[in-house]
Amino acid sequence: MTQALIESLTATIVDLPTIRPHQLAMHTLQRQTLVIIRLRCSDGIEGIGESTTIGGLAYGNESPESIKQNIDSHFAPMLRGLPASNINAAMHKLDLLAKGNNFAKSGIESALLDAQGKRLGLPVSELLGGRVHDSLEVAWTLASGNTARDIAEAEQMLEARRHRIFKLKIGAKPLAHDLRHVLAIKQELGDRASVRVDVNQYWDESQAIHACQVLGANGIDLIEQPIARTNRAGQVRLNLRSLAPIMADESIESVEDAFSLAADGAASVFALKIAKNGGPRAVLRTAQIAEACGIALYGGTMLEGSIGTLASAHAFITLKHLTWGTELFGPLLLTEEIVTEPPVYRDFQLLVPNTPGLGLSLDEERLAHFARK
Ligand code: MUC
Ligand code: MG
Repeated sequence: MTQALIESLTATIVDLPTIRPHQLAMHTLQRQTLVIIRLRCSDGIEGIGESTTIGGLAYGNESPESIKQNIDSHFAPMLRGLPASNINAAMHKLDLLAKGNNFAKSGIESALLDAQGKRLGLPVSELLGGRVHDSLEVAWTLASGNTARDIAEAEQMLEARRHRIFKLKIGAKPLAHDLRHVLAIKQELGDRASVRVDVNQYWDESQAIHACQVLGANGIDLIEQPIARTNRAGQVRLNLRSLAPIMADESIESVEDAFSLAADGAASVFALKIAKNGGPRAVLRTAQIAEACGIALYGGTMLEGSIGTLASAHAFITLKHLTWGTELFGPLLLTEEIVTEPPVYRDFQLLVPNTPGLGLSLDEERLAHFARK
């Protein structure tokens, strides 16, 4: 059998509207921008992947435009002609020739896995060693910017049995306002839901010391990235003092970051994101570091569409313990789809397809319609 070679790699920027404005501390999304990766191979198989971030350059150090440019100018020529089935060799080459760029690498690694799964007739989760669950619990983010609206949204989600874990985005408003907002929601939902917060690095340590006590004492289950990723000593102190567990999100921009956070004792939970680690295989290396150190796991999102969401899900479903569940709700935040059969959510869970590859096909017409011209 002749071995399949990589023929081309392309990136398409797609802008999709959101169901409502989604307010994070650093950016309000009115639409989400996905970068769709297509990897074509000489055996006729195409792998698809996604490299998506939040708010242009507001969240990380790659933007949709820089991801596309770097794929077109650098990553595509590096990969052309390589054996499509050797994912180790392809990713080692990219790591050797390109520093950082984990968002771009994540979409590429996802596309390589999708292609290989289609080639072998196996779901990506099986290529990653095999799934140990069939579905994943999925949290929802309440981020309308209004307390009453957030409560109404949470009630709808509980009623529809879609989500029973809620993450509140805070940090940009005055601290007292944010604490009132969170406690009002927790009081309303009580034990019917797990309520968590994500501060996206917006507090300083002095604010965080107080806020983490108040939140922990009032039933908030988890506090995500309260202070800047650069204040490592502060994160260690906070991890010791907070009444609720601290989760690292922005602090992890690579597998190496995960190792040094674990070594310093800077968080008791890690948010796993394929985009920030460099792909579904790379994120499992971070998970293994956490597991070895007794750090709990959470399946995070960069608000990807269906492709990035399932690429994440195929990795997360191979993990024995996801103590804090996942937040793989990205497709549900969008009003439009670019795949033929979107992921299925039922009974608070995302069902992970058992079909070859990621289990998705592009809807060419819709992709062309929403692709940035
Ligand atoms: C983040 O910081 O975790 C995840 C859910 C959400 O609403 O925003 C993202 C980013
Ligand atoms: Mg976060």
